[in-house]
Amino acid sequence: MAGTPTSLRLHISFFGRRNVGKSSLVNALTGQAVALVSPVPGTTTDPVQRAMELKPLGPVVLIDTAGLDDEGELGRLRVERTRQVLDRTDLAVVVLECGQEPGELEQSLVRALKARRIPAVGAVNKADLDPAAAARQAAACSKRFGFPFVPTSATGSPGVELLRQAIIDQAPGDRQQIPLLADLIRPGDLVVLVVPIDSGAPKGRLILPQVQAIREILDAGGTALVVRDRDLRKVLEQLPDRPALVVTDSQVFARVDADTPPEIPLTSFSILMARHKGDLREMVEGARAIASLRPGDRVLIAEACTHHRQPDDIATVKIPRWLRSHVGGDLEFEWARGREMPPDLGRYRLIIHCGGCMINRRLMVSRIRRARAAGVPIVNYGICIAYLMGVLPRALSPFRDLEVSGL
Ligand SMILES: Nc1nc2c(ncn2[C@@H]2O[C@H](COP(=O)(O)OP(=O)(O)OP(=O)(O)O)[C@@H](O)[C@H]2O)c(=O)[nH]1
Ligand SMILES: [Mg+2]
Repeated sequence: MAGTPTSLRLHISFFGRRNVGKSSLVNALTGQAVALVSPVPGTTTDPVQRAMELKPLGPVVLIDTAGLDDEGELGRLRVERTRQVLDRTDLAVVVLECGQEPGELEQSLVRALKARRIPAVGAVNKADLDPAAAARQAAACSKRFGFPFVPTSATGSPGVELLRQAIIDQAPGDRQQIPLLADLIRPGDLVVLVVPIDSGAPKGRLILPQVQAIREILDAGGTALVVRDRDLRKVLEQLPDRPALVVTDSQVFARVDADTPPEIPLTSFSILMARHKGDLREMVEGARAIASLRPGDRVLIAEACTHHRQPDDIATVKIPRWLRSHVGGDLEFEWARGREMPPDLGRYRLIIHCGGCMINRRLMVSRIRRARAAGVPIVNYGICIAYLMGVLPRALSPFRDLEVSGL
């Protein structure tokens, strides 16, 4: 896997009116003239992501957006796209132009950032045109909005060093990252990872949650043993010591449950992902809603990535089949794929989301918040499958502070 996956990078987004120099600042920070820059307002039409290493923060992705003051039919669509970027933003850069008074657009942007608790920094750009005025304006904006504004110039002096430093200072720290499983194990522990190698497994590689798990086990000073589901029973019998934990792919949960002695803690990659990316408690509550599903109910299946469909695809074939048989009748399924979610979530009785390995935690949490606001329970694939196979209580037992009665 070349480089850090986008989903694990800090997402830093640039917002502001057209022509203030958002794309120019992104270029200046990355040291590459990749984003299109021009004096014509409305040059950037779609959000553009660029991965880079921002030392000492580490791997980040910079997101350049279309101006918030775009007009007309198309302009409104672009502004909507820009607003959607908020859902995945870990840190926002609010860009003004030297001499431009912040107006209602900037105020409503800052209100949206505060409501979502997204940390922010501001740039008073084109400071080369009047350095003294830009410095005064930056000081006034810092006071008014309550986060630091710095004078910048994408094309001359004073440069972008102050902005780089402000981003580093305001970036949410690692403390916000919830581990996949590092906190569940101790140095010296043996963890068995069950990875089915079937037609659904990608060619020549492992998927991201598996790779992340192996890395976290090694970081924690443990040992990772990776086995196929069909070899698990024999491997467990031959092990001299009992493993501290078994983690399985959800799709073979029933078999792995049967083959893993009850005294060995067992969970799934999906359940670890529910905690790592979102909110395990909320999703366990969502699982209870499966019990009250009735034939005819409308269910949204949301998949964040747009990978190739398998013949026995989990989202379009397997989960619908298992759910139909569980409720004893047909359900009305709808699917959402990629970055877009339907605007009206209140139409659904249940949302079943993928593990979210290809999106960042911020976006997953935004989606959970939207589901909660609409009063719709949400689960992920793995929690849904574990519930349907009757193994959810066991799969949640490694998480000691969770209330799991009645599942
Ligand atoms: N003097 C000066 N000009 C700048 C600066 N930054 C950007 N510009 C110019 O301002 C114009 C707009 O820059 P862009 O980077 O395309 O602005 P943008 O905010 O991305 O604009 P849209 O994509 O249209 O929303 C270009 O002509 C840039 O060369 C700066 O710091 N100083
Ligand atoms: Mg632009």
